[in-house]
Amino acid sequence: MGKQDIEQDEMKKLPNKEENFIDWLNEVLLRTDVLDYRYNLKGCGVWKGYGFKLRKNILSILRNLLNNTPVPHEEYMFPLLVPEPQFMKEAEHVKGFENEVYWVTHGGLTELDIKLALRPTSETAIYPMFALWIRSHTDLPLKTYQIVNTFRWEGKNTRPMLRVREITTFKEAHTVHATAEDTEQQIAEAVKLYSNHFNTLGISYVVNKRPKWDTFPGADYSIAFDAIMPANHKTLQIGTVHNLGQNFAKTFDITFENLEKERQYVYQTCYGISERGIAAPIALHGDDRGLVLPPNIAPIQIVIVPIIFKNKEELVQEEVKKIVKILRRHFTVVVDDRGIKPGSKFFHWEEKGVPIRIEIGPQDVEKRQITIVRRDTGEKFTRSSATTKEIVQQIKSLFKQIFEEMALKVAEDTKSRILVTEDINEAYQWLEDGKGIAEIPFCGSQECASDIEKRVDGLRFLGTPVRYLNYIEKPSKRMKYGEMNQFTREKKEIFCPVCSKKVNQYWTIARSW
Ligand code: P5A
Repeated sequence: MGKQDIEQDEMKKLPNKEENFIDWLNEVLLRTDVLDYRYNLKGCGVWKGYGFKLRKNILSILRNLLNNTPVPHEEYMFPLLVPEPQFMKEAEHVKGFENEVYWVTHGGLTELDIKLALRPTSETAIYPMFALWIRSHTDLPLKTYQIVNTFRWEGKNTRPMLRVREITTFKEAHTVHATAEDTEQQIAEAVKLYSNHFNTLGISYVVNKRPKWDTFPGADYSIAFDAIMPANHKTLQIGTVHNLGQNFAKTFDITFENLEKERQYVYQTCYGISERGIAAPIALHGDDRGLVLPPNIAPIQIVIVPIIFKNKEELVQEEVKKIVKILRRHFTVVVDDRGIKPGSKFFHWEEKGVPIRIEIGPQDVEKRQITIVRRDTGEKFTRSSATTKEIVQQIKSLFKQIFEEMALKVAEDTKSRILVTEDINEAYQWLEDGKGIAEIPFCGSQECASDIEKRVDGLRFLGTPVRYLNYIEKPSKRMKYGEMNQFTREKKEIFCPVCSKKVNQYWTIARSW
C-alpha cells in the first residue's frame, strides 16, 4: 500500500451522526484516541492519551467549582469494597441496587466469610465513617466529594460512556447538615453548581424533579439533568442531585448534638455525574467529520500547519517558530510538520476536534498575517500577525466567540426539541417520530403514568420541570438561579389526559437512553 492509500484509508468517512448516533459515537471515540472499548470485558474501556486529557480538563472545571463554593467541598477518597452487612443496611437503597452489584467472594483461594460489594455508588462506604466523625453542630455542614470508579452490573445493552459497567469517572458529592432547610439550600447550590458545570461545557439540558417512583433508592426526592441526544432525540440523564433527608442518618446512626445539647439525626444530600458528562459535549457538539471541542476543554487548542513551497521553506519555518513561541505561552499548540499532504493533516485534526487550525504559507509571511480555519463552522479568514499582543488577543476573543456560538447552536437545537402541548396524541406522535421530548399536563399519579408509558416504546416520565437553563436563552440573557421554573405558560385550564382531573402542572415525557 502506498503512502497515498494509507492516507486515503485514514480519511474514511464516519457514520452519519443524525442517522446512527451510537455507531458514530463508537467510531469517533476509537478513531480520535479518546476511548477504546475493545477491551475483553463488556462495559469496560480504555481511556487513551487524548481522551484522558479531555477527561482531565472537564474534571478540573468541576473540581474548581466544588472547591470554591462558599463552604468548600473537600476532596476525599473512600475504599472501593463494602462489607455485605454494611451494604445491606439501608433497605430501600439495597432494593434499588441489588440487581446491579458485583460481589467479591474470594480472597485468593479462601472463600470470604463476609462478601464484599464493589461500590455501585458510595453511600454505604461513606456514611459509617460520617457517623464516627460527626459529634456536634460545629462539625456541620460537612461537604465532601470523590472522583472514583464504581461498578454496576448493567443488564441493558452497554454502550461506550453512556452505559458502562465500570464507571471510571464517578464524581460523587456527599454533604451533611443540621437542618432540613440547610439541606434544601444545599440542593439549590448543587443544582446551580451542576448548571454552571454543564454551561461551561457549552451544552444544554432540561432539569426535572423525578417522579416519586423514579427517585434514587433511599432519597426523599431526586432532581435530574437530561440532555437531548442526536438522531432519535432520546434523553440522556447526565447528572442527579438527591435529597436524602434523614433516611441514611437513621440507618447508619449519624447524629450530632444540637445547640440545645440534644442528640439529633443529621440531614444529607448527595449528587453525582459520570462519564456521561463527557459523552454529552462530544455528542452535542460533534459532527459528521468528528469531534468538535469547545476551546476551553480541547486537549489541543490550536494546530499549526506550515504550507511549504519550494525555495520558501526557511521563510515559513522561521515564521512558524516565532508564532508557536508566542502562542504556547497561552494555548496548547501542536505543529504538524509531518511529511504528508496538507489535506490529510487537515482531516486528521478536524476529526480530533481541534478548535482552530492556523495555516502559515509564504504569502502569509509576506503580508504579516496568519490564516485561520474554524473547526466548528469551517470558516477561513486571515488575522494580522504584526504584533505578539495582537495575535494573542485575537485568538482569545475568537475562542470566546467560538464557545458562545457553539453553545447557542446546541441551545437552539435543544429548545426546538421540546414540544409543549395539551394534545396528548400530538405528544405521542412527536416522541414516536423521534423529534424530541414533550411537556404535557399531568396529574402525577403512577397509575395514569403507566397508561401513558405504554403508548410509545421506551416512553418515560422525566418528572416536573425545575428550570430551563442558560443557553436555551441567549447566553447574555442567562437566567439566574431563583428565577427558575417553567417558561411562562398561557393561563389556561389544563387536564390530565388519562383521568381528566384538572391539574396545574406540566410534566416532561421522553424516550431515553
Ligand atoms: C449521586 C452520587 C447516585 O449514584 N450517589 C452518589 C448518587 N446517583 S445515580 O443517579 O445513580 O448516578 C449518578 C449518575 O451516574 C450516571 N450513571 C451512569 N453512567 C454511565 N454508566 C452507567 N452504568 C451509569 N449509571 C449511572 C447517571 O448519569 C447518573 O445521573
